[in-house]
Amino acid sequence: MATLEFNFDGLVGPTHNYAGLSHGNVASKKHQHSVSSPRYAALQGLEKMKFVRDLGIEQCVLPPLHRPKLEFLRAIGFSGTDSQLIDKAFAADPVLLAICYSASNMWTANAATISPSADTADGRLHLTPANLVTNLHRALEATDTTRILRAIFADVQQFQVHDPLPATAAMSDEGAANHTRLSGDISKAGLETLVYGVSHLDPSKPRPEKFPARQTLESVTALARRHQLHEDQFMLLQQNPGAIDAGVFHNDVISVGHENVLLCHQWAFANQSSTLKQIEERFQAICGGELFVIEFGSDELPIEDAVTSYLFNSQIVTRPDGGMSLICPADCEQSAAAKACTDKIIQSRNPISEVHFLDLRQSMNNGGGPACLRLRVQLNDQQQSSFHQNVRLTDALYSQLTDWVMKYYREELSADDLRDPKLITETHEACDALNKILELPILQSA
Ligand code: SUG
Repeated sequence: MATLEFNFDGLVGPTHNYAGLSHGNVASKKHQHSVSSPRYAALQGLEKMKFVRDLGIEQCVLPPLHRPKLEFLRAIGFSGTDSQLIDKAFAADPVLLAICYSASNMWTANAATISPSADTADGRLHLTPANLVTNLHRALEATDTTRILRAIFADVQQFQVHDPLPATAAMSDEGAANHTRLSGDISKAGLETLVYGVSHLDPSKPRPEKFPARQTLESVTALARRHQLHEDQFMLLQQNPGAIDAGVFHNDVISVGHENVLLCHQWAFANQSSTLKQIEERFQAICGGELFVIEFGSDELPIEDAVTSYLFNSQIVTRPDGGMSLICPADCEQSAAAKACTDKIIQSRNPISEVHFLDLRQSMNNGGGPACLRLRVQLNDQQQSSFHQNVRLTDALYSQLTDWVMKYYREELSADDLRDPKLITETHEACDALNKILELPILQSA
């Protein structure tokens, strides 16, 4: 059996809501206080997983985290029963309540950075859960995500799940959303690009002015070091600071790479033309063969349209027949400019031979497209059977999870509904039922 790419998608949690928590994420701010539908969000996510699996690609699920995170409210000085905590937090600041209810771990591209065995000096697959320190609601994910990844990738002969980087601004890390692995044969050494927005320790370097850079040069340097990457086989690249100020809060909103294909907007990287040249040269030296780079200019796709259509947050997957499929958000079909770009991708010389448009409206309203919802894990033949197998999406698991969503998820959730103490019990019950399905005991609510 060859090395295969497994997509681990986040199962949208029962408290999915629109709280406008992410500064610099245009969609999150725009939909603040809209009424969400946790049920449709979870069903749309499951449909995408099934779609990918039906293309013949390995698909797994990562569970939602236990919410509300009442430990957080206790840690910042609130006390009392669960329902008193909720009342007190809301009275102090409704944003605090929204933070402890956030279902943001659904975007598993931010769960961790992963280097597969073929790239690491000790031959193990290295995972570093992201500390997500830039946003409070996201920073609350890191400890629990680490526990879940350790439970799933428990075989220490095969996997090393590191601690997240120190939770401090200098080490700000957003995971695979800023990491791309390019390769020829995926079982052989590849080229890993790690993208940062700012240097914390060197204030003289260019930086965004309006919105925060969520990943630092210091964090990507640390990731490459702890994953034991060979110095020729990774590149640290700066994201164009102007793009961050235009709402590109992660690099996967402006570029996407997969094996020997790289799609990007002209604003993706600082010093773009020399950067692309270096990537191509490095790829040639490590992987051999041609890297298919398709760059889109602002005249083809204005940066604002890149942000609203999320073209670069599409997933590229390799089908068992060796061809590639591009999975775009439905928004790309509705934007004339983005649709023209997908036509160009199909017509240009590269391995992508088909495009699919999927409705992910519920997640998109919070700034999460197809690629945000998945974490790519490339596993060799031994590793494919040595992780927790119950998270693999089979037809049976798909239908169990669909029934579970229909039973436990509300059709609608508003900001005010977060004050309803019944929501605590409902989410705990959902969590316990999911634990029985996935047999991951760490999910228990008690
Ligand atoms: O971190 N949105 C997420 C979206 C993450 C998208 N991920 C990738 N690009 N890989 C974020 O900004 C919004 C939550 C709210 O507003 O309620 C939010 O967290």
